[in-house]
Amino acid sequence: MLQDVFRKFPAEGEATDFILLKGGHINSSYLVLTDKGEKYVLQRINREVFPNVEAIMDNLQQLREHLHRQNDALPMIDYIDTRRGEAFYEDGEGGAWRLYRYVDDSYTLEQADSGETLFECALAFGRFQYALRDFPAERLAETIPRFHDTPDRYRRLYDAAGKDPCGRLAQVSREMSFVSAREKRAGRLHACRQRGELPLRVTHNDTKLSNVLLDGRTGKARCVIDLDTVMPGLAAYDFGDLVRSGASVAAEDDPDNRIDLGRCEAISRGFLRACPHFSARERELLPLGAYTITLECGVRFLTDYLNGDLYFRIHDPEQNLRRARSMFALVADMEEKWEKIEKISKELT
Ligand code: GN1
Ligand code: MG
Repeated sequence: MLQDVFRKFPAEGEATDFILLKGGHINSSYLVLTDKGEKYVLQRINREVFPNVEAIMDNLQQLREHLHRQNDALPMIDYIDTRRGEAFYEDGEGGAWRLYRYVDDSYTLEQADSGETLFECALAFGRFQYALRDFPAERLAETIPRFHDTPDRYRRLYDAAGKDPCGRLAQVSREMSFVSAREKRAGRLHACRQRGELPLRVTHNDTKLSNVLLDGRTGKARCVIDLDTVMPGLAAYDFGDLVRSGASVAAEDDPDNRIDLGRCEAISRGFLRACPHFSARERELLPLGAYTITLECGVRFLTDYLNGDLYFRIHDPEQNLRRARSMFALVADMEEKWEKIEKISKELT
């Protein structure tokens, strides 16, 4: 099957190995080795999560053309069209496939190892936004509608709790109270967006640390990957998910998590360095982005736990619950450190 799919793309050589790559909760990716010594990444897009693959690839095509016109270096990974000139291959059994050239001597991090790499990752996502600052964001399709609509994420949680299909609600009453006590603040960023206080930008929307390819020799960022959720959004979303994933001291599913202010500072420095075009209001609301996206992510994990783990890939039955607890621990810690977190971006501005 993988052989058949791979042959639909104009790659160099015949595939000799397909190695399943770990990481990522949604799509499945394989490292492909060929007899010509070339390496590729073949990816099967999860159609349950992304029913509209055409929209994703159309977005990417528009951005690629825009950046080529500007003669800018691509700040993002580029995909390889199929032999028939299409952006992805449909296997007729519900699978949609994409191919990338493997970036040699590169690596990704699940968790930060130093302030310098965090700075680099923030710079990479910042550059991505900056390179696309002139692109009219409204021309991009919403690949997942209401993706960062936090009030809607709350509604979906309450809906899952109301149905409680797996009988897990009783087990999460503490988490449910934690979440509802913060509902008002959770909706604040979205309300600012609705009121038009913040410009709609081309954002990545899934800016976790592991979505930056770092150079094996220099440790510098090469490009950003995982472009399925690139769509109109707020700068604060991208900053927010970077802080959630990069400034935390423990793994995403470790309930004993907290925020490291030094890491938060390194992220803020990199992001603001790359994005001198942000408005004053945008800068001011970056910390709220960190708070909101972390809480929202916890709400999503908790919803999936209640629904029986239908969305995020899990490796053991309690993982979504631990992920949710980890996010809520980060949120609680941000509340403790709030003044300091706000001070970091203020001083950098
Ligand atoms: C998912 O698949 P992956 O690992 O890139 C999710 C993100 C979450 C993230 C949490 C399309 O990302 O929104 O923040 O898990 N992607 C989608 O780790 O829902
Ligand atoms: Mg992703």
